[in-house]
Amino acid sequence: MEHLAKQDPLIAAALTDELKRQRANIELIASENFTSLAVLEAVGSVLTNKYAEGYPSRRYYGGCHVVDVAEQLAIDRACELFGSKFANVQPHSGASANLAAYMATVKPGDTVMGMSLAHGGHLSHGLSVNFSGLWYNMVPYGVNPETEMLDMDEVERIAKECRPQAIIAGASAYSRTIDFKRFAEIAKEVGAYLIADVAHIAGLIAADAHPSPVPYADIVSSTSHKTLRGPRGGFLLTNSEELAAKIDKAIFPGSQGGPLMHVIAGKAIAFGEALTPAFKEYAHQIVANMKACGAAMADGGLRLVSGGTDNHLALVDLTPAAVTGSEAEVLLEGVNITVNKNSIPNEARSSFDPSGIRVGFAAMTSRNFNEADAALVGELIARTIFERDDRVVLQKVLNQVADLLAAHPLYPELGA
Ligand code: DSN
Repeated sequence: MEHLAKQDPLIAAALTDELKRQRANIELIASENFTSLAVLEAVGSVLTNKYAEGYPSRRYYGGCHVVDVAEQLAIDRACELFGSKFANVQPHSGASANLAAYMATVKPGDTVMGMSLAHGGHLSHGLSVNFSGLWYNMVPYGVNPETEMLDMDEVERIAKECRPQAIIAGASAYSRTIDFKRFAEIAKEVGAYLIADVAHIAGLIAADAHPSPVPYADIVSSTSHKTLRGPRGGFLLTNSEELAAKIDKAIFPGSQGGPLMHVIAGKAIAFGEALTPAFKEYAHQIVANMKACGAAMADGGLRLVSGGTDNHLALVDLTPAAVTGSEAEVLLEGVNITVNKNSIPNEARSSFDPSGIRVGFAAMTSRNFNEADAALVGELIARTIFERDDRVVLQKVLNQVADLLAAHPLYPELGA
């Protein structure tokens, strides 16, 4: 970063400080990950300079033959990875991908069912202040109050009652397997499109560590940067030629202008990485690590929402420890463990200071943490929360965190 350091020392310092922060913390935000150096290189490349509105071989600008190669590779690899006939790799984010999925299937005013944010859904699944809630008649579904898991009979009952034009299945804070096949059956029964938003679990799906919605859903919408470990961005898949054409129009010119070609090159690299046997192993290790961490948190006295986890994340109810999500987030930050506060189903508190935290293990699995490391992390989380008033304990946790991180260096190639 010599050039940047000379030209703009303030930004150079921000980049260096962020690298230091990422190295010095156990990163458990379930939507984050550490990309490969190859992805970082693509995202920081000259492809950022190129305008390429349109699609490969059908552009509105000259000089696109090189970026066409990158985009076509991203499309072909996404299709191969997920067993899909069509892919659009231009969405700038998961929310942009969802916007295009809605535009391809429903009209403003139509009824769409989405998982309530309070039960683990996403802003773009119907929050009243999001475009989804503002433009569509969003009908929420949620988890069963007893099991805290999706109740597919209830989803069916709501669908039959509200007769939606589309159902969006997927979540941001749900730790259990999603039954996409059943969602598709329900959607078919009521004549609705099924949009499967797999932003969080795309990497698990790519590696068969979670059942795929691709054979069942009309559209699959995703991000590329969570369990999939690529650059920040989104993409869309479909097996329908008609929907593929609608998706392409909904992205450009419907909701976006020029695609981010540097990020698309990064997506191509990440899809290529995810096609390797090593990625398959990695994705299964995420799930094993999360189970080990979850079991240790439960042994330490914390309550896991729904009693456990099948994927890369766990939602933790802090009520047994008499602390709030915000307090726990700050306490854990004090021992260099990064999590986010999160609402739990049937939340009694406000979303600014809810009763839970969300813990995910994709990023630390990229740092080669194994189940023993993950179990120790779970134990340290519980100890920090329950023994928060004991300075000696907190210092000991801080030391253990430092030891764990020292044993698993992040981006050593980037130097000190
Ligand atoms: N904000 C992301 C998450 O943390 O799950 C979803 O977009």
